[in-house]
Amino acid sequence: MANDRPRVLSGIQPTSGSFHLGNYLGAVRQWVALQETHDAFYMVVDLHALTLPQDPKALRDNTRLAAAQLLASGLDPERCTVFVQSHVPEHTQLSWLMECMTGFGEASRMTQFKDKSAKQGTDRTSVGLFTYPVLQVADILLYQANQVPVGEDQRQHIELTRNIAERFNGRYGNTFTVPEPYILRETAKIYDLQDPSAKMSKSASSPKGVVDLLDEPKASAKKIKSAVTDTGSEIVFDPENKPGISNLLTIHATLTNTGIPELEQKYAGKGYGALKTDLAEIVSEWAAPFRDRTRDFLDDPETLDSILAKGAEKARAVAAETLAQAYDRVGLLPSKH
Ligand code: ATP
Ligand code: LTN
Repeated sequence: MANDRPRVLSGIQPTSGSFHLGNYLGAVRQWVALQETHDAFYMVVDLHALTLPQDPKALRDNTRLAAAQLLASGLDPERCTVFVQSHVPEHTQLSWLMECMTGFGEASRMTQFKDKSAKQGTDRTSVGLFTYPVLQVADILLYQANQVPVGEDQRQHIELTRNIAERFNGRYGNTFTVPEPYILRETAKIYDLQDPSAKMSKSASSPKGVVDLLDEPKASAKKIKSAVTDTGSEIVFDPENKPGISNLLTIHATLTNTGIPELEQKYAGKGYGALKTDLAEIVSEWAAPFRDRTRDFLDDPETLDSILAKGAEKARAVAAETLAQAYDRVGLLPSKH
């Protein structure tokens, strides 16, 4: 049955302990919904995390923690495939073919690479950070994904994936599904609470504007109450002139499944404080059971590891078939051993 469904694939990096609201609202929330309608593959992209220096123990712990948070968010291993990228060796194998299909200039134009390498300086930037988007291309094409649910910051990488898939198909015959980005307009970019011109990010320079889902309720309430707001006092959705308030409205609307106009009405004549107080409570109430569920999964590493092992097995079956076909298409001699 699952095979009749269109396929989706996405990934999240185990680069810091907790997911933040941007990860959840921009991506993971859609992953949970799509498992009902799609043949869904979701992975913790530990190989991508290695593009920046990682402490080995922290990486291992954060990989389990990311998987636990995905399950706590509502991914159900009976309905979708949850796995760890490095458990499926086909990702790095296909990545080499993809590297050989990617122009040096084309890779040099990736804005995330430019931003991250500019921050670190070229001597501290690894070749892995440069080829990071190409590994992502392999991740997506291996599963013949029709759609890729991500936040706006990933759009350029999906565009690269489409270009390379078309190039490969043009040169070697139809091999890969050309994927579409799946980016919801409303939550495509959640902003930093202290700097509503920047995206909420795991690698933000200060944690003050980033609401981590595993934060203590008091800590996240404090972050929300001290969010930077705009001049004036009216609560209206106007991202251009009122980016701070509009961001809070987006978060409120999505977590409570309420329309923005309805919220504008509710807060008409009330001050920013009322919105912040309510939102602090909404986030804390949402996060409490999420934290408990995450803890339960972490307290039972055997079950968690067995879910990931089954996920890897299902993922490998698909990945191995695509890789074999791609190896054959480019003319690699089949191994007889
Ligand atoms: P970094 O900013 O350090 O690169 P990140 O916070 O973007 O990390 P990722 O693991 O790279 O975390 O992202 C996981 C998913 O969350 C991606 O699909 C990404 O587009 C989405 N995402 C991340 N931040 C936001 C945000 N502020 N708003 C909407 N979606 C987001
Ligand atoms: N680059 C993405 C993570 C990622 C991904 C993928 C997303 C790696 N492989 C495949 C979608 C599909 C990020 O930084 N969020």
